[in-house]
Amino acid sequence: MSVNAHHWWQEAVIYQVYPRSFQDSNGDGVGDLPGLIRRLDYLRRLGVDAIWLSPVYRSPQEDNGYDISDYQDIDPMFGSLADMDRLIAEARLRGIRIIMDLVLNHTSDRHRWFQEALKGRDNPYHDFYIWRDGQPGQPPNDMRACFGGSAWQWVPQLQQYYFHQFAVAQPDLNWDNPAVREALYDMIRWWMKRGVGGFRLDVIDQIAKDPDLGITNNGPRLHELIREMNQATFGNGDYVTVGETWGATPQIARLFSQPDGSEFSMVFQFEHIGLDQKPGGQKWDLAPLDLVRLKQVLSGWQRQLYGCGWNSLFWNNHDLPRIVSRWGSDKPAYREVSAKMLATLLYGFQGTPYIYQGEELGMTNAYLSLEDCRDIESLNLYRERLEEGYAPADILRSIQARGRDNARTPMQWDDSPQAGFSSGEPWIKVNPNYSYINAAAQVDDPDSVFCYYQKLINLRKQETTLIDGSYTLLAESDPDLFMYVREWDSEQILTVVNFHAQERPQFLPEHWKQANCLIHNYPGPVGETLRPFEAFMLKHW
Ligand code: TEU
Repeated sequence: MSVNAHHWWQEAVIYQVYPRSFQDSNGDGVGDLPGLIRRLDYLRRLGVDAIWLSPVYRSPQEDNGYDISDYQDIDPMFGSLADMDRLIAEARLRGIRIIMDLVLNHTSDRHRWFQEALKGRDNPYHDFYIWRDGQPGQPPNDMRACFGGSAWQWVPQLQQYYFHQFAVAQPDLNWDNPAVREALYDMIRWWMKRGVGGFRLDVIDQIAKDPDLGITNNGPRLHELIREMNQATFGNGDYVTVGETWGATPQIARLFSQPDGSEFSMVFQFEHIGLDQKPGGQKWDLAPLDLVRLKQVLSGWQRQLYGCGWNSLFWNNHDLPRIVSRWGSDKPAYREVSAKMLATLLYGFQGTPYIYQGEELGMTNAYLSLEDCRDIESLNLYRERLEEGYAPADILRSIQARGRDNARTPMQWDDSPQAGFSSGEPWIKVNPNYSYINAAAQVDDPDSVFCYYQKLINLRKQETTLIDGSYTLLAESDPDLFMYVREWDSEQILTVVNFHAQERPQFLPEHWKQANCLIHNYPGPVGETLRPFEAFMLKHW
């Protein structure tokens, strides 16, 4: 079989750690770097190749660290730069790279640059941000911030507004200013010298915005700026880079992830994530998922990047509800088998799979009360929709289904108090189902979700066809089955999943009936009918 030359990240599986909820080492109820270091052997046992670390930089924590006040220091709640260096070294000893989360679209309003900018229009840092003259109560336009309210914040002492795409405390940086870009590139090179293996770039398709025209992502200079950053920093070395690009289409993603390495390794695209919300609505406006539409979208990404780009493969992250509650079943009868089904579906595709902490255990949404919610996005939404006349119960239902806190409840390590996450009071409530959904109960159970993820990760190391193979969707209009073939040289791998809970007569082409089963989420052989959420991969030569 011919073998393509690959970048390491094309054969890798990457694990996202949300540090404040991963492992607390000092009993303050917040996860930290020493705690993560203690869990590196668990991640090595799972078989991951890199860790994407959500921000641990100095931050006032208005947006849980995505509001950075010093890019080159570690917030004391997470530890120190010495802890960071130890994490990089200890991870490297286990063959794991550390990927830093770069938030380059905005800073905290407590960042030195913004504090200087506030001192006056002639301050050298004033133009690091986006200002418009105006009158109080008359913002430059009606652009809205992602976390509610106007995207323009009035500063009386300057008689100006500044632009913020997210929270008021997250002023957007002015990427038209070469001094901003040079300062950021210096910082990136500083982290490269510290030995990190790559970067995740937060809302990076928003850096070329034109707020006067209402343009936020995919602005006219976007790819020019990304190429400049690439050449000045991570383009010099075998770093993995993944851009968070909510506005990406497959055509745009071909530019972001083109094989010449001039931009990023890949991007997080979200077209599939938006399929279960009302058309024209927000993520809070719930709608059922149409599997045929999901097949069209995911197949489109597979086909349109094949040979000219690279996909990321994910269901979860720190901003998304947990997939087993969202598109599987989090009831005891089918939680494990549906978690395995969703993983099987994802790991048969071409691209780099990402595991969000706890996904490998089949962790579920937490259905928090409003009092237990911590996320600025959910709390602002509740207040805003209450003022707009929504019923409190309807708003809470949306938050419990789609709120980001669902992904941010503490990692469930064992059935001891606080799930082994902390000896103190956690910053957010532990999901009560930790008593039976936890790592200790799974790592030695060959039938567990954890061990199923281990098998899938091993499969991707063994099966070149999963890395390089072409993609063909079967049964395109079937409302329950998602079936596709990957082909490379003389080898074919068929992935079959029953995406729903009811039994299905099986649609298996005759020549697949003698094939070798690579993985199966039910015990015993593949039968004539598909059981609820049944999933498997077959291979033949
Ligand atoms: O998220 C970008 C973003 O748009 C999401 O917040 C999205 O609006 C929403 O959460 C969908 O559920 C990135 C980070 O991942 C997020 O945690 C930050 O809050 C945000 O940028 C600002 O830095």
